[in-house]
Amino acid sequence: MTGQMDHSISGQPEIRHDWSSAEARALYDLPFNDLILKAQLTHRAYFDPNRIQRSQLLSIKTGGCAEDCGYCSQSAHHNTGLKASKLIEVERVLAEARRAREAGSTRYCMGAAWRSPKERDMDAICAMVEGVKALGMETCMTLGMLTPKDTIRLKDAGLDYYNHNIDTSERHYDKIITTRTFADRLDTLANVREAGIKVCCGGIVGMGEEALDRVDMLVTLANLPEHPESVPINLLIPVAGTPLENAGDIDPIEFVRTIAVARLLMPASTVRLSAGRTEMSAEMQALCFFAGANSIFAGETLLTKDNPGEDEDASLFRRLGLKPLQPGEVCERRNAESV
Ligand code: SAM
Ligand code: DTB
Ligand code: SF4
Repeated sequence: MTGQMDHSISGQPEIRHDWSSAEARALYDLPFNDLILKAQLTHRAYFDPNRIQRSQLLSIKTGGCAEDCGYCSQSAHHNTGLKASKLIEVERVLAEARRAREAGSTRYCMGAAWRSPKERDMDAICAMVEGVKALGMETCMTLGMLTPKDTIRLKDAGLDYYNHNIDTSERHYDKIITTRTFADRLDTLANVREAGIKVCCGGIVGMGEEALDRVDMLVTLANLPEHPESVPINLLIPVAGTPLENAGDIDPIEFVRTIAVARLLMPASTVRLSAGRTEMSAEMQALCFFAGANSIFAGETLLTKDNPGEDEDASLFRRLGLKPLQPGEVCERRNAESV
């Protein structure tokens, strides 16, 4: 097999923050069998290969967003026919979170279609975090850009994770979003880290980017001072009325390669097979798990779009002999040092 693995003293592949684009591209371009075997061996050095963590999403404020993200059903810049709504009641969020916990999700992820949260919304947001936390679930929010003051309030309320994606490479970024920069995104991630909240950060595959854009997006994440604990890899869900509605299909093998490289560059991070699973065959999802994905979004809806749902996922897990992580269990990182 080409490309030696660098092992730390513990026998685990090293956690590195100095990946070059060329090095990561060489991994991406390996013969497919070599790449996914290498990714699977790395995966096994850090995780139980047959356990999958499940997160459930809820849109707590839908549509009418000021940002112009070219993929998004919720941007006010596009005519997608989505009805905008206000921030929902705390009690409704908690009722939905309880249902998600009963269905087996260990983390509850609340998303708002905002450029950034307003001061007047922070009390309700913090009450949601406190309430979900009290149910014994991990909490995650995605609310757009955050200031250091926002992150401290969220941390004090008990927020475990913050999701804020870089979405694509720095080079491809302004073809997708013009209302905020790649650097803005990195600033928010730094604020989240500084407050001691875990980082959930990934991107989207299938937005007309080159293979090198997928690789460089992952290199940016892997070369952050600490790896994001959670790395969502989304397959673009084409939304009618958005600039990317006809972005074209991506070869599923390229998607699996992206998952494998995410696993190799960030060996101790949870890699989430995220949006787009309704369009993936069981075989493609199985390859993604073999390539190192160890988390999914559960439930019938993501934020505004469809997801496979409980029964279909239960059947997939049964067929593959995968065991979901139970509420209360954490996604173990075997002997992981600081990442
Ligand atoms: N407004 C917040 C923000 O953008 O930071 C949070 C919500 S936003 C919908 C969260 C992420 O979902 C985006 O960064 C993007 O990666 C992903 N996403 C949104 N629409 C998508 C689509 N149509 N297909 C795939 N992924 C999508
Ligand atoms: C992420 O990377 N994917 C999730 C979550 N983080 C917030 C969102 C996917 C959204 C898919 C399109 C929709 O449902 O509107
Ligand atoms: Fe707004 Fe987030 Fe959608 Fe961008 S991805 S338009 S910030 S909701």
